Amino acid sequence: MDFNRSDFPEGFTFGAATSAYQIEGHGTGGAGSTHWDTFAATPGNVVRQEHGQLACDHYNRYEEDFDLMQAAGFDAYRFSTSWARVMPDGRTPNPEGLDFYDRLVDAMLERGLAPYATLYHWELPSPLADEGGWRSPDMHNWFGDYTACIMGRIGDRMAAVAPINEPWCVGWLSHFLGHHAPGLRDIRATARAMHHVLKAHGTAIQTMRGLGLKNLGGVFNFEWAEPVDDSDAARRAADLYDGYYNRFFLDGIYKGRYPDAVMEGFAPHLPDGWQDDFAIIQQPLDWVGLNYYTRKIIAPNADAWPGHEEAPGPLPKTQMGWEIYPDGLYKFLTRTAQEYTGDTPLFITENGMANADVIRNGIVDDPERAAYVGAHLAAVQRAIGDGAPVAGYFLWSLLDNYEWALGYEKRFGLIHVDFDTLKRTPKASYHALTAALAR
Ligand code: IFM
Repeated sequence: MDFNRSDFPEGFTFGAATSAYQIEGHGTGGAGSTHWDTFAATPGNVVRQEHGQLACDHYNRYEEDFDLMQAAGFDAYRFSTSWARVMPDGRTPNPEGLDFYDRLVDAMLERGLAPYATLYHWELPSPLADEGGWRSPDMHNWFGDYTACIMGRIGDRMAAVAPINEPWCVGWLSHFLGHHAPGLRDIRATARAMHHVLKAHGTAIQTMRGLGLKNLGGVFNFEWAEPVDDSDAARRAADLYDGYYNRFFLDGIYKGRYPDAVMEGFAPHLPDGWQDDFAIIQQPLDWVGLNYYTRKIIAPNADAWPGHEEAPGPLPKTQMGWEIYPDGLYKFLTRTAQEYTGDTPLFITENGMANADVIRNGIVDDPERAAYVGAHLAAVQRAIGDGAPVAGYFLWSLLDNYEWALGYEKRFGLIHVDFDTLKRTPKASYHALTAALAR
């Protein structure tokens, strides 16, 4: 990779990221059913109806995985805790699940990996989904209880914690587009889920402050929205996409309001008294995490709100079909600092690419991934040079894993996983990154 650790400021954190359901193997340790298990069991939702019951079997193989992280020279590990493992019915603690995260955190610390936890990376316990899930006005209370339970056990050893991974995916992708569990396509459900995600986020931050935890942040995903042409209609369409994708959650937390363009569609559907919830939502944050992969070209289409579609772009694409656009990362880092967060440290909490990696004679050659990471780290350096207070970069992902509705086909890992044998093989990009982190 064409960068050195020494190109970055002293203390800059390099890490890798994963999430519980995507790697652990949810069929272990007394974990309860989640809405992803039932979504995946419904024909047509997930490629080959694949699910996370075994995944990478990280539950049993985490020591081997952390040995590989340590050997690569990583400083930190971003992981998530599974609500349904900690509380199988969403409410009752599972000692086996709590013991697992206790062991997991100690195993990180033994290898010099700073634990960066996320409390929710999408596997909602089924009994809470039955009660309305993210549409329910009680969600923030359920989430606060779960936060207290898991952080009461492992919070003493956290380097950093964020409540919810990628609120846009929890809200829009899952309730408006229906691509993720619970697979709804309903604007009222979407408006409520997006608002309740922020209320749950704020409640979790309050709960953790009450427990004395420090270094609490939020993790948001961003896609640069480019109008397809110079027309006013295209600009308006891109502005709306930017509003519900990128600005909604930061506006809520930092400005105590939602973007006007989004409110045109959402206003009739938000729960009564939603304006009063900003007192909970606007908890001060110690850092903000940006997950960034690509941009989208937005074209106006129909009359019905939101009235646009994605147009194809000319840039090289990853296995996901996503254009490779490192400038977007630069733009989001500088925009976030200038318009929202000021001096608050920013982290890239996810960035990486899926590639159609194959293993030949025990070797996985993935120059595309090394180039992708190098180009995005160059964008990070430019943003730092222009004043953005960027403090760390987490690569998505440590391992090939369960890419949700796309099953196990899309390989994001630095480490190849054979899903028949579960054998781990570090890819060429792993070795290149190891060398770069040592320089
Ligand atoms: O695999 C996902 C992850 O769960 C959340 N962020 C994007 C990744 C790649 O799609």
